[in-house]
Amino acid sequence: MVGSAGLSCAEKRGALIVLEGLDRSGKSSQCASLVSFLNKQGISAEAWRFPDRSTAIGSMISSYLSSSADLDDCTVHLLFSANRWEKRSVMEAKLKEGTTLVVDRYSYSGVAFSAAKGLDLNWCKAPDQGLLAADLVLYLNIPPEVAAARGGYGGERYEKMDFQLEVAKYYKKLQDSTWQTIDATKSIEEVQEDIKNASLRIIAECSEGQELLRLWGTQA
Ligand code: Z5A
Ligand code: MG
Repeated sequence: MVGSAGLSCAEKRGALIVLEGLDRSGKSSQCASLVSFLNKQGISAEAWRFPDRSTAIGSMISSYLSSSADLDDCTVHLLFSANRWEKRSVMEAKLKEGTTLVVDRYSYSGVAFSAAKGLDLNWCKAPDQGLLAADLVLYLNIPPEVAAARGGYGGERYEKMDFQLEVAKYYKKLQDSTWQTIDATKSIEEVQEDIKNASLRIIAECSEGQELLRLWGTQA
């Protein structure tokens, strides 16, 4: 199952596009408009998000984030990872049938947020090894104070300036050739334009047979 370097795919596979960034950087708005744009172009695309709060594991995560439940840092990290593993096979099937997935947060959030709490970076990466790797990570880059001014942070656990700065440091450590940094301080329309262009490029590459790979650049 996860024992080979790449995956043999149907010819026109979809792309796995992940939007990452600090709180209020615009991920959810941009995911929705990208999917709507792609669908209007006749490209099969779906919006996904992590955590997926609709599952039993997701509901435990949701209680933790809203601080109605307390969990040990390692335990919650593993729950976030399990929440991605429980969706892995459906994601793979959709990509292989030609649907592009536009995902609001993924493993990169998982590692950056837990490492920012002080957990070891490699320990944080380990449980996600073997999950599908994103073809393109769009990092919505924004200073936390600019993001906070967008209506301010809400009541969830991580919505604090100092912590967000620490998360940004770990995001930087995860960047590789699949990442593209988007200036998220620009207007919604300008950001949309940058995201559309990058997405159309990777969708074309994936439909031409670019191999589907696994995290973390390993040939697990
Ligand atoms: N987490 C984790 O620890 N481990 C994991 O494995 C995963 C996640 C997957 C989930 O939060 C929390 O879980 C998250 C990481 C952690 N904690 N934090 N922080 P979430 O994903 O449910 O929530 P969020 O994404 O962090 O926050 P958000 O409020 O949903 O932010 P957003 O999606 O990036 O932004 P938005 O909703 O699209 O936009 C926010 C506002 O800004 C809104 O009013 C927009 O109209 C406005 N906006 C957007 N773009 C612009 C521009 N360009 N200009 C001006 N205004 C704008
Ligand atoms: Mg959001």
